[in-house]
Amino acid sequence: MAPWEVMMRKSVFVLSALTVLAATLSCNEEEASDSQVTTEQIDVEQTSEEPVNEEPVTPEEEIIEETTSEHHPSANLERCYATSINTPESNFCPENVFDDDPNTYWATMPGAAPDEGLFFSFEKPVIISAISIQVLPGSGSIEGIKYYQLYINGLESPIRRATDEPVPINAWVKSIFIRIDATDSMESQVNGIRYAGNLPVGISEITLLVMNGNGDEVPLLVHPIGRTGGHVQASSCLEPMEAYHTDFLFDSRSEFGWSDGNQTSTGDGENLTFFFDQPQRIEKIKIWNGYQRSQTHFDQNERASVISFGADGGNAPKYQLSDTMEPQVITLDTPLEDRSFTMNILEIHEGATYKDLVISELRFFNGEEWFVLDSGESQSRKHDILEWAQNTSADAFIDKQVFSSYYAEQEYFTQTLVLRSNGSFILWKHREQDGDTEIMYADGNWQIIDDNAVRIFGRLHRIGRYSQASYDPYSGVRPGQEPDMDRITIFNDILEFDGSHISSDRGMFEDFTF
Ligand SMILES: [Ca+2]
Ligand SMILES: [Ca+2]
Repeated sequence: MAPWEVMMRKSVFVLSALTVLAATLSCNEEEASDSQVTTEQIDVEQTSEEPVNEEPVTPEEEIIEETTSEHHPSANLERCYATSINTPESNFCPENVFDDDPNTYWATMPGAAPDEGLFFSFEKPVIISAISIQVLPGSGSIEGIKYYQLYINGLESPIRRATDEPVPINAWVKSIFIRIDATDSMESQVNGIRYAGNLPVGISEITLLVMNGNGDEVPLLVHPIGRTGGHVQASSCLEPMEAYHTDFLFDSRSEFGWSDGNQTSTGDGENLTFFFDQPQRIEKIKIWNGYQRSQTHFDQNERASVISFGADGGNAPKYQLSDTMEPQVITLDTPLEDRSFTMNILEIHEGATYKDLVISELRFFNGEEWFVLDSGESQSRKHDILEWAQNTSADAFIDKQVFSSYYAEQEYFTQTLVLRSNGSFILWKHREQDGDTEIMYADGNWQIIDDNAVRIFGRLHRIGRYSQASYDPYSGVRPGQEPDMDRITIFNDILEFDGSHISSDRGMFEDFTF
């Protein structure tokens, strides 16, 4: 293994853990430290004493769970997304990995592989003994996955070769992220685009092994989130619309949400109307209030405080919302059955900086399952971006990971960037110098400025560990061993590019060449 590779593997953990930590709900941060599932513990037999953040179980629920879980334990997904999905998205969606059908699979956009991944979380934590991941083998139409990395409850485990072998977990699990690290034909030491091919990668099945009531190890039945066709009409939407669209209410990513578009007035008086293709029954709604991209985003923007929810046109009852990043369940005064429903924002919690009301995620409960509204519009926005890219030099790198690194006596530096056709991006920067480690991680949205420039904006996370502080890069993030520097800020930057370079206006990263 080349020295840079060793260094990269031993020290990538903070960054990677943070990627997912940040990508999961704020409550997962708490779970991550509470559950103390660390890199080492995932490999050894270990069961934490307490479930993390488990919601109180009512006696009624307990009985139901016991009867259904005796021989076939099951769990409901709360959030499930992939950072890149091939089109048509309904054919390659991440839910395909839980349908017990090896012929259906999640697949990335062509050429997208390193740094892409699949995330899922459960409504309630589950004790999982092992996970088995069936990756699609390389073929004429699929690039094989060579290495992947698991993040359990937001904390990373070692990079693994992709095999069918079950990976032991033996812990309470709230969330799992599978990050693709390398593919079969990837040139890991080349600066530029390391996976230069134009094929997707894919996973056909994920099997989670759990103990049933008889003490036998059996596959967990995973219930996906329901999905119903329709569209949403918002009273307004913040520009650029591709960053604050109502689709983000249902995309399972808490760091992307809908924002109202009246920047000079507060969000009370705004509303959302949900139109379904078929009549729906709604008994409860679940809301991730505010802009949950970071605590700063949450504080600076408005949150809903009182809403009404009812069939369109009717006299709708009012409901109070807490000012918290935890998901909140509202049980409706009476179950509703209709084709359209309106949520009115009646009162707000003030934002420290902006008068933009944001809601990050929404779910509806029909008495049997939680479901989302699927408008399909994200796909048409992706189509527009790809069409733009095909007519510019962005075509060379859209959806592909661009990489650069150098290795000197006392210094190692690496950075990667992926600008995705779904309007999101991820940037990683990592420097080791004289025993100090500095990591920068940024993600969020991007918008087209012209044929040679895009604007990126989102959250910027900087982490530093310095050699005067005792720090073992193999040891993982432990309670009481927080980094010497850990800051999340809101940022934006302009990227300028041509057919072989990408540069940052603000010098956020060194130029990429490819
Ligand atoms: Ca499948
Ligand atoms: Ca969202």
